[in-house]
Amino acid sequence: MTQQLTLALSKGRIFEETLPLLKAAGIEVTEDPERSRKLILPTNDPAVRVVIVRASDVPTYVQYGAADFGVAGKDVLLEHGGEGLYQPIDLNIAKCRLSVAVPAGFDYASAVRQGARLRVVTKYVNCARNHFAAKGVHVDLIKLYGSMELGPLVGLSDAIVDLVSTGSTLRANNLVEVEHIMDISSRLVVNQAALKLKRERLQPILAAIEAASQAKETTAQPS
Ligand code: PRT
Ligand code: MG
Repeated sequence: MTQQLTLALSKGRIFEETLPLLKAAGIEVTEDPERSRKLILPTNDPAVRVVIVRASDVPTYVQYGAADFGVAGKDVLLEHGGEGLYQPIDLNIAKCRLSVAVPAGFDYASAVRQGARLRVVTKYVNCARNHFAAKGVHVDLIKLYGSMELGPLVGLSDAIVDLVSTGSTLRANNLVEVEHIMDISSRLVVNQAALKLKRERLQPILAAIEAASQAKETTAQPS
């Protein structure tokens, strides 16, 4: 009997950028999540289905085995902790960076030097806490779920810790990047039990996805 496989993806950039990698593994999603209201999407392979979940919920579905594998940003995985997930493959997609930003004109360097207690809004509380602790900077972290850029503009905080890709959101809100915390890309995560029990079915798919993401990376950055 063919083993059924469930892949967890989020709508938007992760879905869009995972599609070509899936195609390399012979899997084509036959419905568009932006048009369909279905949360479970079929593929050309009757034994493979895709579940559409919030980006930050992907690790949870995979951890509990509700999905056998999934794609999630390194940011999401670091906040989640990664329990029950098999060592992720870097897909080199949905790339961005996690940065500290402040309003233009705010003297971040001297605030830090003077040992001031900074107020920071972020969705990435664990990453932010580790970053500032390693630098010995005292911070009060305020958790937000979105629109972090607004924090300093309305006096909620001195700084933000958020993802930046083009930088246009920061510019539009008169904020400047003052520290680069880490580079972020999305990873393929696999449920540990599925990796053992469905190895025969999963392994060729994982290998094809990994090969396609490496090929893409080589073409993108010729050395
Ligand atoms: O949007 P929603 O609240 O549903 O969920 P989500 O934001 O978690 O999902 P989604 O699809 O927006 O992001 C999924 C993953 O994409 C994230 O976990 C990151 O790993 C990755 N990614 C890559 C990004 C970005 N680039 C990005 N630019 N995630 C978010 N952004 C946001 C950023 O937070 C900021 O508000 O885009 C804005 C900055 O973009 P620029 O281009 O103006 O710099
Ligand atoms: Mg988003």
